[in-house]
Amino acid sequence: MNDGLFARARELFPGGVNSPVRAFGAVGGTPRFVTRAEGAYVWDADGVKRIDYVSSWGAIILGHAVSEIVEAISSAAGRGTSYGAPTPGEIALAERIQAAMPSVERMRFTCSGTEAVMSAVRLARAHTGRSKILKFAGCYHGHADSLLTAAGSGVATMGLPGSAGVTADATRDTLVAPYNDLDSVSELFDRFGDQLAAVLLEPVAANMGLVLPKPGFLELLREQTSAHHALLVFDEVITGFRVAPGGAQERYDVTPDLTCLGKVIGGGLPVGAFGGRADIMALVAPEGPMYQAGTLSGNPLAMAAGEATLARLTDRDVFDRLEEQTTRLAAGLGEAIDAGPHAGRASVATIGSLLTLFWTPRPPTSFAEAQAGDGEAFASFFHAMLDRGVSLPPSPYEAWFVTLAHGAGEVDATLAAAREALA
Ligand code: HOZ
Repeated sequence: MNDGLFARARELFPGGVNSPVRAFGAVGGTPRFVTRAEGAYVWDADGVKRIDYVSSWGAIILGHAVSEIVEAISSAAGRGTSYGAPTPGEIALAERIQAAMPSVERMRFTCSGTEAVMSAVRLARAHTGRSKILKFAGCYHGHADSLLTAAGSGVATMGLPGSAGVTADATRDTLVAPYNDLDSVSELFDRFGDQLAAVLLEPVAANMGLVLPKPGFLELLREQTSAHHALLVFDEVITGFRVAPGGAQERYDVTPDLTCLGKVIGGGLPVGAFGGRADIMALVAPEGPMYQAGTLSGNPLAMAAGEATLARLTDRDVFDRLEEQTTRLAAGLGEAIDAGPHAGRASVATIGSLLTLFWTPRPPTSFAEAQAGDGEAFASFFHAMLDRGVSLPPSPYEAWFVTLAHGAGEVDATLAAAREALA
C-alpha cells in the first residue's frame, strides 16, 4: 500500500512530497505515508504503528489528536472557516503569546514561519532604513529568497549551498557568519555595523540538528546590535514554547527587538507570527508604511487550535514534565551509545523538549561541525529505529520533538529500540 502511494505521489508531486524534508533523501527508502495519529503515535498506510518524534516538525506539543484541540477546531469550523475579518480568537491567542513572551508587545499573525520571518526582515529594513541582514550558517528561516543561503533543514539535508532561482541580488545584502563565532560577529560589525538592519538567528539552532548557543553568544549579539542601532531578531519558530514558556529569550534572558513564531502557536494548524517592540510594529500597514498581508492570516481554526494549545502550556509543571522525559531520553541515548560499538562516535544534544543524536564525537557548536557527522551511520540508525517502531526526522540536520504524550512507556520503548539499533 505504502509503496503504491509513493509511486502515485511521485507522479503528482516533485519527489513525491509537498515539502522536501519529508522525503527520505538523506536516508534512502520510501517515506511512510501517514493515515492517522494519536497521542505519541503515528500509523502508516500499511497499518504499522510507530512512536513519533517528527511531531509535525515541532508543531505538535500536546500530542496528536488531543481531544481539546480537536474540539476547539471542530467548534470553530462550525462557526465558519474563514471570514476575511478580525475575530475575537486572534485577540485570545495574541494575549496568551504576549503573557508568555513580554517582548512581543504587539504582533501580526501570518500563515507560516516563512512569512513571519520574511515580514520581520522587511520590517527591520523599514525601521532602520538599512539593507543588510546578518544570518548564521546552518540556521534555517524558511524559504524566502534572501535567507536561502547557507541554510539548514532541507537545504542542508540536500547538501545545497542555497537554492536555484535565487538571484545574486536577492542575497547581496545577506551576510553569513558561523554560528557561535564571537570573533566573526565582531569583525562583521566592525565592517558593516552601520549598514546592518538586523541580526537574525535561531537563538537555539534546531535546523542543523540541535546546536546550543555558547555562553556569551546571544549577549554579544544583543550588545552589538544595540550599539550599532540594528535590530536583534529571534526566530523562535521552533524554540517558542519548546525550550521555556517564553522561548529561548526567557531561558537565556536575552531580549530581542522582534520575534518570529510558528509551529506550537498554531496547535498543528498553519500559523506564524512576528512581533516585538510596539514602536517598531507601528510601522506595519495599515498603521505604517511597511506592507504585509494575507487572506488566511489569523484564520479562526488556527487561532482556536493555537489558543487551546497555549492554554495547556501556562503551567511551568508542564514544561518540567516535557523536559524531564526529554532529558531521560537524551541521557538514555547517551548511555546506549557509550555501551555499544559506536562509543565515541555519536553524541546527544538536548534542551527543553528538543534533542538530536549526532554522529559526531561531541555535540556540534557550528554548522561545519554538524556537517562533519557520519551521514551513513545516521541513515542506518534511522532505518533500524523505523524497523523497531520509532519514527525519527529523516535527516541528521533536524531535531526530535518530544510531546506531552510521550510518557515513560514511550521513552523506555524508544531506548530499547535504540539499544538494539546501536548494537
Ligand atoms: N523547520 C522545519 C524543518 N526543520 C520545516 C519543515 C519543512 O520544511 O517542511
